[in-house]
Amino acid sequence: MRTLAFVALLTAAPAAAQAQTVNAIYSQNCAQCHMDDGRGGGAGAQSLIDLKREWLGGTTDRDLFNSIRDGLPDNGMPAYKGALSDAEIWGTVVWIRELQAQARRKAEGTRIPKTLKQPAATKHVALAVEDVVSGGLSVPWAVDWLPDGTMLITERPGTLRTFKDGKLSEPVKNTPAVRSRGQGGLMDVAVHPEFAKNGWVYLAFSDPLRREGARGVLGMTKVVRGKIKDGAWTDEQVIFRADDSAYQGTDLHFGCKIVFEPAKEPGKWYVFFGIGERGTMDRAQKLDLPNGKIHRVWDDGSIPDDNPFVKTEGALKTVWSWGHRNPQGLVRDLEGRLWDTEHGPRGGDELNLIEKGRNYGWPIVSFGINYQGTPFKQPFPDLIDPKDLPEGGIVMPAHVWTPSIGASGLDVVRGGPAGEAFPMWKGDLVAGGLSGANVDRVRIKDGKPVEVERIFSGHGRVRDVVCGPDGAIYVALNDPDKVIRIAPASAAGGAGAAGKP
Ligand code: HEC
Ligand SMILES: [Ca+2]
Repeated sequence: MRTLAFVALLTAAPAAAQAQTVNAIYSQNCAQCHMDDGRGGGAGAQSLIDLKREWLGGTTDRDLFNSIRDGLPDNGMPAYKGALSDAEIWGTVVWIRELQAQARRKAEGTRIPKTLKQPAATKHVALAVEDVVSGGLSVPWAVDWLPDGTMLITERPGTLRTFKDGKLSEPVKNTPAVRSRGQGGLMDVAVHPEFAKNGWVYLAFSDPLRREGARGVLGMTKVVRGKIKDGAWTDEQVIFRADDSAYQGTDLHFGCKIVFEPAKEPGKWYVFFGIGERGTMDRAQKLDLPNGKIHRVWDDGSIPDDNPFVKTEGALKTVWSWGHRNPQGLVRDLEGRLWDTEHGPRGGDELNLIEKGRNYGWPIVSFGINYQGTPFKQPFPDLIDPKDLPEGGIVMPAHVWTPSIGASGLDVVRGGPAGEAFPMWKGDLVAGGLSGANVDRVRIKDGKPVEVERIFSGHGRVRDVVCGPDGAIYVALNDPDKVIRIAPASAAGGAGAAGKP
């Protein structure tokens, strides 16, 4: 130790001490009492991984943070305020959440079921899962349906296919060229709610651009609409294209899901879509840039004059909300509220209720830590000096996933015209996760989540979750690449009557 300190004095002092990982912070400050895996046992310290035990200070994120910062002096838990920064204290909470998840996985076993055949029990219903499209797909990204029941499937490398009567089509010809790199490529497909009348299909993708003086091909999220005639994409119109200067070389955080909302005037529709901050986090806070925003336009791409920043000098007029990291899920629920799911860094994936003109905080507050494990920020706006907060404050997420699920597709259980497949879940949100390989069901009451349940996991990275016209839940999986269908297990499916609607 001493030699190291001595050597450190002789070498050029770094601008700031090398940040420690939260793992190291925990090992050095906490493990002597709570043990490396959090099981407790030293100096009267209890388990940090057994959420069912009686906790002195409570088990919410804020409770844990407060217990560590302020200590529990009557119970032998030291206060770390001053000894650790707020971001470091929050980092130990993220680490405790990771230890809890590890313990849960150990208890549940990590065996991934090889077959989808056996139905899974959930709180309200038993499920049956079946393959729908199980070959010929390459990184399916999104799924939607035409009124005649034809399924449209995008593949991230840049192809759009149809699936009908058990047959997967060749790629639709002449779809836009995409920049297929990293997280970008062809993303969402969304069928206009009045397709039967107008034939419009919307696509979101990372648009390639060569700009003089810039190296390589740059990319930015673009939204277009067009029609599919005789297996080809035609009549394309631009719905959103960023200024050339907003195209960037990074391969990160493009969003992008497309959502329609009916205007008061019949036949008029708004279109919402999210764009990630493209890996340049400060841009999420700049209103003159498209990064890290949810945008709102009319369905022909023109700008509604009641958008929140149409009169703000320099602001992009399409901005609806800001301060987002990578909004990948976007949906309007049955009561007309808009929700997004977005990736946090390591930890801190968010479900947000999206409101006009509000700031969702990235990167000022975050429930995550840096990918390499060092602390990033603490997530609570009330602990920030008000003068460092943006005007109008920050909207906190309605739900946070720590560890991250890698939030992807998001939809609402609608029930279908053909007999409401999931009456017991009607109105609940279903959220997918890439790294979590999961679908979580989130029940909302009075605008707040009251029940979060994992209804599916362990079969591959979940790219999209969409409730189909038949009311069943369809999931686009990656690795293996397929589209599956989740529905209540019928007696014939062998699930028993327990969960039958
Ligand atoms: C000297 C031993 C000791 C050290 C060091 C220590 N703790 Fe504790 N901790 C305790 C004791 C004793 C309690 C009270 C009993 C209990 O609930 O575990 C406690 C309680 C807690 C609680 C609240 C549990 C509850 O019941 O609500 C949290 C959270 C916690 N510790 C986290 C940490 C973290 C994180 C660190 C390191 C930054 C740390 N502790 C360091 C002994 C310690
Ligand atoms: Ca946020």
